[in-house]
Amino acid sequence: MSLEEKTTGQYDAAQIQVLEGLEAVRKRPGMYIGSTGPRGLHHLVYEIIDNSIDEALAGYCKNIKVTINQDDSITVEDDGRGMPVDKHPKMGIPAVEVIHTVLHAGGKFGGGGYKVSGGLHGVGASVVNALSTKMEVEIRRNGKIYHQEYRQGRYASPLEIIGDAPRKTGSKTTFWPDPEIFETTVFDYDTIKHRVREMAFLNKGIKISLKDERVGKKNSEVFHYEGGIKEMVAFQNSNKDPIHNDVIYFEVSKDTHELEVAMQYTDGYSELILGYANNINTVDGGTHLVGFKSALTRVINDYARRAKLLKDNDDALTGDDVREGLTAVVSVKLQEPEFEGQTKGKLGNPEIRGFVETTTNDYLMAFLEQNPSQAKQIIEKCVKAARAREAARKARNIIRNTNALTSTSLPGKLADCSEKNPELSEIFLVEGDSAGGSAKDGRDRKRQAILPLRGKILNVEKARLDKILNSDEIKNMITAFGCGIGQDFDIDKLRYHKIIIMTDADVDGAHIRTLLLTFFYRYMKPLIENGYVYAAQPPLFRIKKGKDVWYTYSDKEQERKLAEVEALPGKLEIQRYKGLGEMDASQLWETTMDYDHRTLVQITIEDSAQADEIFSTLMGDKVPPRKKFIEDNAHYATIDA
Ligand code: 28G
Repeated sequence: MSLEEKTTGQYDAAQIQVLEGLEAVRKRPGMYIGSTGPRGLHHLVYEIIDNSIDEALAGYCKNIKVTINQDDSITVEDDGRGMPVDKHPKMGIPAVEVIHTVLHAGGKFGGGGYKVSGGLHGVGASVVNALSTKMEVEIRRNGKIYHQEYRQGRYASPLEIIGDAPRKTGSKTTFWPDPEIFETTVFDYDTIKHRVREMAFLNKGIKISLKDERVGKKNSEVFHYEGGIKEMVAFQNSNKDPIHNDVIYFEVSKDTHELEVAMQYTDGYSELILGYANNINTVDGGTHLVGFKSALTRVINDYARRAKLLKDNDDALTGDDVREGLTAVVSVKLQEPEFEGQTKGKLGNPEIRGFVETTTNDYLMAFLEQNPSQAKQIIEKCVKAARAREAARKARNIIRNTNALTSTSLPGKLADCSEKNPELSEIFLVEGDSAGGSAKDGRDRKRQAILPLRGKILNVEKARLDKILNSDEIKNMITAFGCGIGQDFDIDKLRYHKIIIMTDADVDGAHIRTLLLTFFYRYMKPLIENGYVYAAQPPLFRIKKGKDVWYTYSDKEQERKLAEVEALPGKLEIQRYKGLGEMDASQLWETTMDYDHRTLVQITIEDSAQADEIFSTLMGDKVPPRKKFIEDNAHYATIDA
């Protein structure tokens, strides 16, 4: 039975606009979902889940089910009220059809089409629909089950009643991303899992289950946190050692603003403060974090003075001192968020700053006063951080002064390139003096600099800045790069726009690479954010048959190559490289350094929560989580090789 009437002129006019809108989405998908790569593809799933979350925040839905189906389509199902099916008064078509076929230009998508706010029902479904070969919705409402289908965002079948649904209500959507639009239409379980878990943390009480039905990948997990972001902080700290028992938590609503904060200090040295506005990770901070940080600095100083943990003639603790080792989540929900900046990752609403600052002041002070022994742990940690900061300042001055005073300030071990333009220059960080020697001989002297590193560099996850600045290998890197460290870091002074980590293709090599990445991530983050850091890919094998030579970079490639050359007459010699040191200068150049033949893997980091988790797991003190992480990710290691 069709519930539709398609005879009015009104409908035709509206429909023309609709088609133009959807054409725009298909023509410039990047404007709506960021990219047509894997990120954009996964964005489709988040858009649909967002609609279920909105129904949950409205108070009508408790359970959300996400399924990656065998054919890489996605099904999202919720137990909300079910999308409305009544006829839209102006367009004369069912509301659910409007939701899926009309581009909501004034809604979640602002002027440029970017998503600017969560919390608007159904918006985004039309974009996902436009970018899918097929979409199917099933609605339980009014005691009936309704069904409709679309193709590439267009109406394909009328809304029909296909059965009865006594008692139950809800919405279910399945979509098939269009391979004409996307570079790949294969979903990654872990990527979706990461976002789903984050959503479950940020919206306490909602149960989200995730299932992967694809052959060989079957997987199923449920995410449900009654404690919300309090549990998120505990989760982020599970590989670390907290210095006080409780995760400090408070939640306040005022007018249309909502604030939720969870925080706990660990004995580590890095800070992890995750900001969210309407469930969107504000990667560039904003007024909520400004308010939180200034309240934190103030409360800790006030309490420390009053408790005489900071003496009258001691300097005040700085923001960095009071954030050392802190893991915190600051989540705000507001009616009309303003997202600023190039990537819309910064919350702009000015009124939020004062709200967060006053609230944090009150609640944090109350916590410290009511929990004096935990307060003491926290303050003592901050005071220690202040002392270390002073020691680091002295060490940094020494490095800076030696640079300024001597013209030959570059490290003796560095074989610099003659090119002075950073955009054309690269530096290889090479494991070991012997490979370093070959690299120096084999390189392009004009554009390639070589800095050999002796053995394992210091694990910066376990040391404070003053100690880090005492390490020769690290001092050499700082002076060679030319852009300082930590707060002094200035990316404009960087002397090379490619920093290439060249380590052996074995476990030790991978360890050294991780140590270097940890150092860059914690103290020179813009290097990674700007895409200046790369890993070189040295070969694993050398095949010689008669006079011909081939290099292969993985076990799979080796197998393939061997089969390929089998028929050729001549003596077969196979060499397995145990390290870079076994290659002479010309081999190293040909296989790993030559611009035309090498493969470089660019190091990127998608989000700070995940990066922090990875680095604290790999570099922290706790062995069981590290072992589990390496086991869980062992398949990546083989893919990499
Ligand atoms: C299955 C995939 C993802 C959804 C709802 C429920 C309602 C709704 C969705 O309404 C239009 C605009 C404001 C009312 C709202 C149902 C009110 C009453 C809803 C979803 C109409 C959208 N009854 N559940 N949209 N509103 N789930 N899950 O998309 O005025 S979207």
